[in-house]
Formats: sequence, structure tokens, C-alpha cells
Amino acid sequence: MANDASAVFDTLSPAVSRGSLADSFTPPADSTLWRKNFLLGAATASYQIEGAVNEDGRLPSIWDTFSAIPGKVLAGDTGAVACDHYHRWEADVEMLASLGLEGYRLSIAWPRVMDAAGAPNRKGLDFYKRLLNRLKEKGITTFVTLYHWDLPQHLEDRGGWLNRDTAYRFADYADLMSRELAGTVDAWATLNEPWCSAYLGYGNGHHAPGLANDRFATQAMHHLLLAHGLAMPVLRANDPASEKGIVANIGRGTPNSDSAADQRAAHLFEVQHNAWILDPLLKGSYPQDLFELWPGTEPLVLDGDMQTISARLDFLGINYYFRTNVASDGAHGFRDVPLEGVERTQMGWEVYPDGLRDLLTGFKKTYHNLPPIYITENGMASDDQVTDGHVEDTQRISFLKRHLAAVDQAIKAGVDIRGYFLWSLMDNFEWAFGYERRFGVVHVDYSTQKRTIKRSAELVEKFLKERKARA
Ligand code: IFM
Repeated sequence: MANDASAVFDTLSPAVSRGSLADSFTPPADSTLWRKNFLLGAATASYQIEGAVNEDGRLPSIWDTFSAIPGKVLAGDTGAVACDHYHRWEADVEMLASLGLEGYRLSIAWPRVMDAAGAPNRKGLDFYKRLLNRLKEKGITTFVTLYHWDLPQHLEDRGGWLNRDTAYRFADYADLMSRELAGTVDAWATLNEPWCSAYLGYGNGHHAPGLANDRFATQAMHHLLLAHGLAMPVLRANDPASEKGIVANIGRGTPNSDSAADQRAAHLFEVQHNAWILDPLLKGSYPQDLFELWPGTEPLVLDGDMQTISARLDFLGINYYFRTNVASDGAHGFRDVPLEGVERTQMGWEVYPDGLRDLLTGFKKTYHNLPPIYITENGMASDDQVTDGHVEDTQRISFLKRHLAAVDQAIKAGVDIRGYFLWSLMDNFEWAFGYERRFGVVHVDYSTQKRTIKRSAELVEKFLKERKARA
């Protein structure tokens, strides 16, 4: 796949050569990205970079369990060592600061900071305190996600997100974190990508805990969103000065033809990808079309749940990667129809920046109460190699440039977008794909843990310097 993707890219972008890259990356003079208050940062997540899974009292997570099962993760990779960030965090913060990045989005490993009885684990907490304090010393804006998929295994043993009680345990965890870390966090996100936790974790089994049942997926989603809703007032009470929100991964679905059936299929694709999460958060109800797509999967919802879930958000984090072209499956659903001859990444995902713009402008029309938006993840995987100490990640540079242009277009169309985080600061454990897929703007050699700044990061740094120098 990697070779196919680069071949397509080479034919589509013959003009992008090493010499022209620097010039071509800088946004045009009228771009809103020149605004100094548009935050540009990078993102990571605990299980993907920290390693040190058995240190300082950290408990097992569902990803330790899942990745240990043969066949679940490519090449049998696990997050046991990852980027060894738990030990190398100081150098990593230096690197982040040296690139001039203004924001850093990280996540906390729940099993590192709380024991099974709900008591704090001081050593784990101290790690995040040191990290966040150092980031603040460097003047970096901190976005902290409480749940980026590493559920403590002891909670999964009691049903995980299928058990309503997990939502209440999450609120306890949010309470502890916001009491301990108040003042060092600029923005809290409760959950990262509940679609992935619910659908990949409980609907098709591609992610931990590996269960596969549509009814499980909708119930897990409800408990995840309830967890978010229960945590919001707790975060507000403990850390009033910070912003609070949630991060959703959104998907663009396009119809394979003009037929009414294919148009409906594309609509249903976006219902299960986007409205399944955004409707409860912003309208206080699940989209009824979801249960046409997955009949008989209505979750058990108790009185007051939807009100809890739809409490006001200070911001909505949006993660965007690609589009899916779909056709009707001839019944009540859709099927993927991959397009030929389009540019793809190492993941096989189509590069489709217009999808980001179109979704954002569409949300503005659909949700009258759409909160301010941060693009909390965007980026791509490529099979990057270090040659003579350099990484020429040509496709990523072009990808970032085009997606930043899409963000600019959405802002100009009236969407309130306040920042953008590259996914990811460095190559890391890409879940079921292990270490093969490299999303970083910094290359990691996993045998030595050496970090090498890729050309894309150098160009982002150059742009940020120019922006800072402007009057
Ligand atoms: O690596 C993931 C991240 O953890 C969540 N969003 C998508 C990224 C790329 O797959």
C-alpha cells in the first residue's frame, strides 16, 4: 500500500519537489492562519508514546491486554516501550518548544493515576504534574484529554463501557485530575473520538476490548457520552479558568452516483460517523436514522441522560483524516466503493481536504449552537526514512498545506475555528497497525529512540517564526 500511495502522489504532484517545498508551504498572504491567535500545535496520546507500562504503580489497560493477543496488532507490536516518553519527556518538551509549536495536546493514562479503589497513584500523578508544569514554563498552551482509549483493565473486567457504572467512575477520575492539575491545563477534553471507542472497540472488534456487536456499540457510546456529560460540571467546578470540551473524529461520506439510493447511503454514512455523536451533544437526542441503519440497537437511556450529555461545551475538538465513497448496499445501509486513481496515504486513506471544509461548514448549518472549534488532529502516515540525517516527507508537507487551506476556507465561510494540532508530534504506536505507520512530524527510530525532525516540522517552524516576526 505504501508504494502504491507514493506512486499515485508522484503522478498527481509532479511540481512538488524539494526546492519548491518551502515556498509552497507558507500560507498565502490573505490566509487567516497568519492571525497570531490561531493556535498551532501538535498532539499525542498516552498509550501511543509513553511506554513504561509496568512502572510506578501503573495498572494494566485494555490496550495492554488487547495488544498481547496474537493477531490483534500488526507484527505483534504493543505499547510497552513505544517512544519511551515516560523517561524522555524532558527532551521531548525541549523538542516541541524548539519547533516553536504553541500548543500541545496530550492525554492522561487513567490506569497510571488511579488505583482500582479510586485512590490516587501519586507517582503517576507526579509525572503529569512535572510535564504540565514544564510545558507552562515554556509558554505552551496545554490541551489535556482525559480518555484516549486506555481504559483500566479492572473496569473492563466489570463490563467496561457496557457497564453504566464506568461513566460514574470516569466522573470520579475527572474529579481527581481536575483537582490535582488545575491551573496547568488550558483546555480539558473529556473523551477522544468516542466513535472509535464505541464502534471499533465494541462494534467491530478492531480495537480493544475487541467485542463485535452493533447493539454493544450503541450502548457503549451512550455510556461514553454520559461519562462526558457527568464529567463536565465536575471540571467546571474544579478548574473554572480552563476551557472544557470533547474531541470527535468526523468522516466525510460521498455518494458514488447521483442516484437517490446512493445519496441516502452517503447520508447514512455521515449519520453513523458524525450525527451519532454530535446530535446527542448538540441537540440532546440520537439521530433516528441511526436505528434505520442498525435496527434494534437503541441503547438503554435513563431519564435525564440526554440533558446531562448535551450540557454546554466551551469547544468542540474535530479530528479529520479522509473521506469514504459509498453506494447503497441494496438494503437499508451503505457499502464502501473505493475510488481508483486518487491520492492515498500509507494507511490507504484518501487525501481529501475539501471534506474537512465541507463538514465544518455543514455543521455550522446543522447545529445552531456549534461551539468554537479546534482541529485537534489532522495529519497522515507515510513510510518515512532517515537519509543522511534528514527525512523528506514530501507528501505530508503537501497534505498539511492543503488541509490548512481547507481550514482557512471554513473560517472565511464563517466557522469559528481557533486552532489546529498536527497528528502527531512524533511517530508512535498506531493502535492495530503497530509501529509500521508513521504519523509524526518527528521521526522515531524505535531501536535507539533517536528523534529526527522531519522536513514538515521544519516548515511549520519556519512559518511560525515568520508569523511571530510580523508586526
Ligand atoms: O493515532 C490515531 C489517534 O490515536 C486517534 N485519531 C486518529 C489517529 C490516526 O489513526
